[in-house]
Amino acid sequence: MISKETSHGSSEEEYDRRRRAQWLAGEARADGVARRDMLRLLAAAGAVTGLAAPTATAATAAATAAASPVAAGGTVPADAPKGPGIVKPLPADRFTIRGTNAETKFEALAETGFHTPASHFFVRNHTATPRLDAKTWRLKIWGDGLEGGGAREFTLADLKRLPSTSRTAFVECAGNGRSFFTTQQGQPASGTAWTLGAIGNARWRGVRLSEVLRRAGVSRHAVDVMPRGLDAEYVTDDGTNLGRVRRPLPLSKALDDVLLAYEMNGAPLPEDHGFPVRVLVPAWVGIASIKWVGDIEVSSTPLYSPWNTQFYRLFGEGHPPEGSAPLTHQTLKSAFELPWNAPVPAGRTSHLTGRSWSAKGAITRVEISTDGGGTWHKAHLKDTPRRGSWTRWTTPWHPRTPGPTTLLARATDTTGQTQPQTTPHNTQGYLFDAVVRHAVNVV
Ligand SMILES: Nc1nc2c(c(=O)[nH]1)N[C@H]1C(S)=C(S)[C@@H](COP(=O)(O)O)O[C@H]1N2
Ligand SMILES: [Mo]
Repeated sequence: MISKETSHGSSEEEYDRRRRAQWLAGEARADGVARRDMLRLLAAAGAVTGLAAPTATAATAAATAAASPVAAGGTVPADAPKGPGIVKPLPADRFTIRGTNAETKFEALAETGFHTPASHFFVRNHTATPRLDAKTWRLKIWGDGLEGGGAREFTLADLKRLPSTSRTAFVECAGNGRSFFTTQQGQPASGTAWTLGAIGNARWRGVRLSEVLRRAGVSRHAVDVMPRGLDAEYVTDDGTNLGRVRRPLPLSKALDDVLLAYEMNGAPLPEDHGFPVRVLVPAWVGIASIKWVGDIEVSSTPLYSPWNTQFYRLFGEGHPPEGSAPLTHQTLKSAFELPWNAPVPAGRTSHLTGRSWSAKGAITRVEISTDGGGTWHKAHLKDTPRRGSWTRWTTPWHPRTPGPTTLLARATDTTGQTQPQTTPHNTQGYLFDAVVRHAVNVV
């Protein structure tokens, strides 16, 4: 393997070259927004905000909180285990602790609704949740992509005075499902061995990043923005200090649908999920949604960090040596709300439940197989499918013969994509989207 320095340096140059070429060709795109449209968006950022979804008032936020099952967190034993560096309790029936992270047990989502309460929402921390004071917290916007080059600071109160927008979106780790590269395909991948629980779907409220950038005086020369977290610097296992967690976003995406979120499910952002303010980049890899954001660089040249050069690209056979382009969208997945090897009674009808989600389109169909993939039938969808969110589903099952068997769920979305049988391997195990074979035990 080539050394980190070399791979990092050459991949940056390659990325830079490609971005410039795209840029000059007017082709730089993110989420389908071309540069000329981006400039139009930039000019109209104010108008865009004016057209935003109705501003959530304190009253509607409270009503949302009361009407949704997000408050149904249940009680947590005082001695519930805590993850290293995670503030909230992590009871063993809801979470699997993986290093500094906590994966949601999919079966525990059965007791939650469409929105994932903080009590059940997975946590992905590179280091530890920082304890920040909302009163002294500031967001600094700086860089040579601002008019006049001057930095601007915003307090939390400043952000809350701006028009607010609410939206439902999942946050999902790019490595969600990674362990199935090993267990289903015999192709190990580096990184946290998530099953399917590195996802949560919440109602986020905040101010559009476009609104804040416009007020900070973003110039027409800006191309990338890079939010950075206030958590500790990240030191890799081999002792390399990569600095604070940060990842560039193309300005076109930043001006499109990105929020600076200060509420989750109608309550202030919980500490583990980015209090007081996190970036929320709908449908993109979780790493884009920087928690505990402290500053955002606005740049007139493409920006780099280890999180868009050495991580969050596809490496390995079939990919360029410098990796694929930096990852953007999440993918298409399905999961049963059942533990692994769950006992299911024979000779009785059980109602199997689960969820499917897609970043690029709305779910159109979920098919279930209870015979290891021999035959398939459609599940009943319980939610109106939307891109970047999940759809709950249910299907009756009447197993007759006791013994181990395999359940499969396979989703299709409006882009016409269906979950495949296998996912092409990449060394860091990102974007697993194949049908997962869920072992159960008929008893
Ligand atoms: N500052 C900061 N932001 C971060 C991270 C982090 O460690 N530090 N982890 C990222 C990753 S990899 C993911 S998947 C999501 C997880 O969000 P959650 O912990 O709220 O579920 O946050 C992202 N934002
Ligand atoms: Mo992640």
